[in-house]
Amino acid sequence: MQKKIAIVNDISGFGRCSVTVALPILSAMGICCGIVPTAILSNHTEYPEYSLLDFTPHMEEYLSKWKKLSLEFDGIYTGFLGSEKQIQIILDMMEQFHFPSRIVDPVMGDHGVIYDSYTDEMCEGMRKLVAQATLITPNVTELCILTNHAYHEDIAISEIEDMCKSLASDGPARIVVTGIEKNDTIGNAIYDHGKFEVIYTKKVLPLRPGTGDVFASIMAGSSLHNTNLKDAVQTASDFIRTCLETSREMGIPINDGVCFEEHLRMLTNLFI
Ligand code: PXL
Repeated sequence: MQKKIAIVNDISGFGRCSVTVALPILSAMGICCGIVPTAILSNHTEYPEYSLLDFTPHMEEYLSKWKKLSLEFDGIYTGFLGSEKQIQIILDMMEQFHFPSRIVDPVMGDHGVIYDSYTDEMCEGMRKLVAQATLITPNVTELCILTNHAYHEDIAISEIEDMCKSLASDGPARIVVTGIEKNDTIGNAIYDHGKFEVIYTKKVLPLRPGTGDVFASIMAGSSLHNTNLKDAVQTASDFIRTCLETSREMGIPINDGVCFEEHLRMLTNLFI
């Protein structure tokens, strides 16, 4: 049986992030995708200009039709969210649709800085959403925000493990912490039902927007395919490293993100 996923994310018209990343990657992984847009942007917000249409006022009506059509999904995957109300809508959606897999990428900040759009109420809402998840993919900044831990450079691995334990005691049994920088490598910490380990990959500069979306999308697909978490993390980091190398060789502008299209077949062949 083909698996089905509901992707809740914004549509950034250009710049390879959110839905323009999640949809091709999950399709390549053989998963049937439904989309719940949170906002429509001309392009992502790292470019000097963008337009943004907030979809919050239309989401409940949109989802009521899915409910009337009795649509059913094996999983839900949420990304960039724009308002507290949106978080509440997703919590309600989780109650109504009973998704067996619930992947939450808590997009809230990076490099120790919380995004401007994130209010205290949204942080509180995100803590509730994360508690309902079966797998979350925070970066180190987001892990600190979620656990009320002060962010600092050179966070020790033992601190990351403690934060994972504390977060898991309230909800998600599986946590992958991304972007742990150590010299010329990047680590991903894997917390899986109490077991903790970190795997490192070669860092490929420049870092680019959308990388987190590629990572979380592969995690979401792997979760629906019941792949072992460590294998999934290895696949995602190999894929991203390869795409970053190609993006650099092709001279892709940094804001245009990761040229994953060149390597999608690495994901297509995984489950056949
Ligand atoms: O990749 C995360 C992301 C998602 N959505 C929007 C963004 C970004 C990152 O800049 O701007 C609109």
